[in-house]
This record gives sequence, structure tokens and C-alpha cells, in this order.
Amino acid sequence: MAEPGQIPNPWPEMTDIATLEQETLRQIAEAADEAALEAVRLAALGKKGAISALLATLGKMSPEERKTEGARINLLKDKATEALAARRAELAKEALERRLAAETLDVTLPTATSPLTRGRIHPISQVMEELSVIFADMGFAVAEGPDIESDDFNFTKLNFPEGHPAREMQDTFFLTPEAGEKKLLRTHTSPVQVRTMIAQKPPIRVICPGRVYRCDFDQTHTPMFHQVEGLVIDETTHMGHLKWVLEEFLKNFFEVKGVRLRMRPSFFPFTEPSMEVDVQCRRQGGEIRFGEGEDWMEILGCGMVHPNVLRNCGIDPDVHQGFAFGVGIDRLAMLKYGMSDLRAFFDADTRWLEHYGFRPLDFPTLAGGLSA
Ligand code: 2NL
Repeated sequence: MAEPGQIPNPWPEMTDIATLEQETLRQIAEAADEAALEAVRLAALGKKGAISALLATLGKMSPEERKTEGARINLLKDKATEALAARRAELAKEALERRLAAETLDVTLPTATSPLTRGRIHPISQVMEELSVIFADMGFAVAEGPDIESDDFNFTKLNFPEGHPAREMQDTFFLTPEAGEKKLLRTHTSPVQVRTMIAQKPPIRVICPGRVYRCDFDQTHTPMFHQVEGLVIDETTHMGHLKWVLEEFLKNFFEVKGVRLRMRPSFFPFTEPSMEVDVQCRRQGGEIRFGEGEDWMEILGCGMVHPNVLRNCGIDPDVHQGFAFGVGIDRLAMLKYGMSDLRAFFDADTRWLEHYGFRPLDFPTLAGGLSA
């Protein structure tokens, strides 16, 4: 009887050593896995295996016969043992190769989408970043201030006389007065520059991007929108510097080689003289290109800071002078990135953001591209 787990000797009648050797080595070579190989080992070298059975016959032989047969059988045993070890090593190597092939990683495949790569930067945030990069390159710092402002910082210090129609012109959201103090939602970012002038001595070079509020809502106006204002104060800055800074800004922002500007006289209470600036463009088939063509588009307002404003902010207008400008960020974004409806900016529609938004790791830089 065969022991449990041991297959019976398949060659009980086999006594021919050469045939047994041939058959054993063939079975070893053909064993497809470790279990099959172990079965072959037991059938040949196990207690009841063919080679063991052959060794058991030695006892019945004459000493002469035993000498020659013993050597032959032991040689067969050694060959089988060696072949088993070689085949076992071969099977282990094959198994390892199969595992390595199955577990290969393709490092060139795109990574799984994570919240970090799925998220988008809003075009307004992108444009604010681009403006910061452009103006930082010209030596401007970025300043921020509160959305809720005093009437004093939003209007009075900026040379809006008490009861002046310009105050109503701006469609201001006033808050309920607390302890007699009139508060409002800032109608422009100028109060941030007022705060800067009060807090710092010239020379001053800042841009102030941020949210502003006006009570106005239609196709082209939202009650909250975005503005960036710039301010330069020192002893010698003049309108030539202003024009160069604006040219440099618009050229870099629209990513063109050059732009022509046209300045028209205008009025703001906080600047004198005041100007409106048109930028050279070409309109064709609903598309606008800047830095070429014969058309003009009004893009921003600017001027030399009014002496009253300087005085109101503790700066001597007989010593210091400078320029300021203001531009709508939402409109800049629409012109550069081609959105047609301002209201979609504030709908928080993820499909819109998927289309018009920017990837968080594509930072704007002047060297690498603003809108890479
Ligand atoms: C426009 C025009 C402008 C300013 C903003 C400013 C600020 C201070 C002093 C003087 Cl603190 N001026 N800002 C100057 C001229 C124009 O904005 O049309 N913005 C959309």
C-alpha cells in the first residue's frame, strides 16, 4: 500500500537502470511545479520509490554483483538528486520571473486624479496672481485691506467733498451706523492705498487688488466685482513714468510684444490731471487682439494723485508727488480668456470652472509664462 500523500511506484517491474534513469530524469524535467516535482521525488527516492527499491535489492546480491550494481545505483541516485535540485531552482526562478512580470508598474501612466489635481483656480484668482507677478517685477508690493470701510477712508480722504454727487454716483452699500460711525462696503480699493500712505513714508510703490461693491446689477454689472489699483509716490515720478508702467503692464498681461496707448482727459476727485486710457486693438469676427490693429478700447483710469489726497494722508504735496491708476479685474479676465458673461464668474458652476479655471500647480511667472 502506498503511504498517504505518496503516489505508488509507477515502475514496479522496472529494474533496468538505464531505462529508470531516463524515465526519472524525463519526469523531473517535465514537472510543471513544486508539487509535481515533489511527487516525482517520492516516486523515485521516497521510502517506497523506484530507486530505493533498487537499492534494497543489493542485499540479495553476491559481493561481486553488489560492488558493480551498488556503484551504478548510487550513481543513478546522485544524478536524480542533482536533477531534482536543479529543476527545483529552475522552477523557483520561473515563479519569480512570473511574479516580477505580473507586478510591473508603468511609471509613465498618469497618476490617479486627486482633489489637488481636480481642483481649479478661478480666473479672477489667476489674473490677480498674474498682476502680482507683473507688478512685482517692476518693484511694486501687494497691499490688502478690509472690505468694510469707513466713509472717511472710502470718500473723504480721497477728496470727495461732503454731499458731493460722486458719493451717490458710486451706488454705495451703506451699513447701519454703529456708535455714530458711518460704515460701508468699499466702492473701490483706494482706501487700501490711503491706509498705505498713512502707515508708510514715501517712496511708495503698491498695487491693491481686491473685492469692491456697488449697488448695480445687470448684464455687465455685478454688485460685487474686483479691482486692482496702483500707487507710486516719491519726489520725481511723473506722467511719463505712469505711461511706461501701464504699457509694461498691458504688454505683459496680454502677452504681446508691444502695445500702443491713448490717453484722454477725464475726471476723478482723487487725481489731477485725470485720464482715461485706451489700448490699441483689432476687432474681427467677435475676437479681440491687443497690440495690433487700428481700433481702441477703453481699459483703465489713472492720473497724478491730487494734492488734497496726499495732504489728507499726511504727505506733503510740495515735496512728494506720484500717480495712481485703477482697472477692473473681471473685465481684464474676460478680455484675456474670452468669457462673455460676467455673471457666470459668481455662479460657482463646477462645469464652468472646469472649462475656464486654471490648474493649481501651473504658477504664473514672467519667465515660464503667465498662463502656461
Ligand atoms: C477707474 C479709475 C482710478 C485711482 C483709481 C487713486 C487712489 C488714490 C489716490 C488717487 Cl489713494 N487715485 N486711484 C486713480 C485714478 C483712477 O480708477 O476707472 N477704475 C476702474
